[in-house]
Amino acid sequence: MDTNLKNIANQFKIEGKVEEVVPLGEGFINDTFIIKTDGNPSKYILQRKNKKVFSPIPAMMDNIQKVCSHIKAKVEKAGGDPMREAMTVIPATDGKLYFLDKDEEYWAVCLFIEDTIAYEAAETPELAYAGGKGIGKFQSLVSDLKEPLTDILPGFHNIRIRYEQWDAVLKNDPVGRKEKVQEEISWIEARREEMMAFWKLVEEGTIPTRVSHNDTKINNILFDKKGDVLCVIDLDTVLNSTVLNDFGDAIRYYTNTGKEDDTNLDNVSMDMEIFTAFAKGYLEEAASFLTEKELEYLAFSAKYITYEQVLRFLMDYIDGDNYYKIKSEDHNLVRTRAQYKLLTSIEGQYDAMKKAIKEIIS
Ligand code: GN1
Ligand code: MG
Repeated sequence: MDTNLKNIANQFKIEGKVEEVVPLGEGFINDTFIIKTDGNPSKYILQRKNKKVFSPIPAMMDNIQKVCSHIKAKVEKAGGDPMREAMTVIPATDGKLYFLDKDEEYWAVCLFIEDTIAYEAAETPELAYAGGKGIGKFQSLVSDLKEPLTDILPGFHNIRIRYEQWDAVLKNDPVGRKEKVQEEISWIEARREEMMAFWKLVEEGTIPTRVSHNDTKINNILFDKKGDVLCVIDLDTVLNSTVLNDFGDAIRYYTNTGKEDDTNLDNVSMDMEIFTAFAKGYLEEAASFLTEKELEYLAFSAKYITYEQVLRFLMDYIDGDNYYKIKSEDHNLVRTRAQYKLLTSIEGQYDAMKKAIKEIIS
């Protein structure tokens, strides 16, 4: 075992002697490991947090801690199990919520929740329905969190700021890739006004700002063995924005009949049955606190976030792959094309999506 990883694990208040530290999952941003000890509890999640993406990390850990303690208190009050229905941050031995190593890398640990399932795809409408309920419930649990959260990801789902980044990258064209992606660039430009018009509603407060998760892909949720959502994880991106981001990002991920980086575009489309099931579960929990404007733009949020994802993958490709981890030279371009195929499928079914939502809330 990597003795460095073992040393890092030992900087945290974990129980027992560390037996092993092994890699877990395939996150695009952080590096994740599982720590196994001979103690009780015996499993922990260790992450090297990406300081290029999240800044500053200490403020991010404070955000996560605020959200976790808020949820724990509510779960406890409702008679639930706060150690299973909320994440538990394990502090470092000096009491800080992170450890800064000699290379100035930030590490954080949380408790591993046993007997849960994390899915990579929403294989059935039942799973999508449960996922929708989980996200709606998460939003409802944090809806009365009054403590301010630090914006450690300025402009994360803010298309105005994304366009500023986009325009700058296109102007610089640092690795000379712009010429070969003219068609892909036109996909972004053709929808600029439509996306800005939506974002202006958020900026002017017509669509309210609440505590939102912002990265609601299915593997950021833990299900219990009965198939219900137990706990929402990966709280790095919790911030004050529109909760429509959470719905839109979940739809982008759950309803995709192909992979996010599918090379066969025929595989990729938006599955209407999964959409309806997720929306039904979500609205059962969230319809009571959403405003009419939020409900009106729910279907649009799927277009918005999928479009933003096309932009982000393409921008990273043109920029020379500085943000997302890649597995091949053109990985970001493959992702761009696959997400664009999904976007066009969403656009093609947009009226049906709006109709389905209307029927659910009527
Ligand atoms: C990243 O880290 P991960 O894989 O949960 C990204 C999301 C993207 C997603 C694309 C902080 O999420 O915004 O939608 O990849 N997270 C960040 O799959 O940029
Ligand atoms: Mg994640």
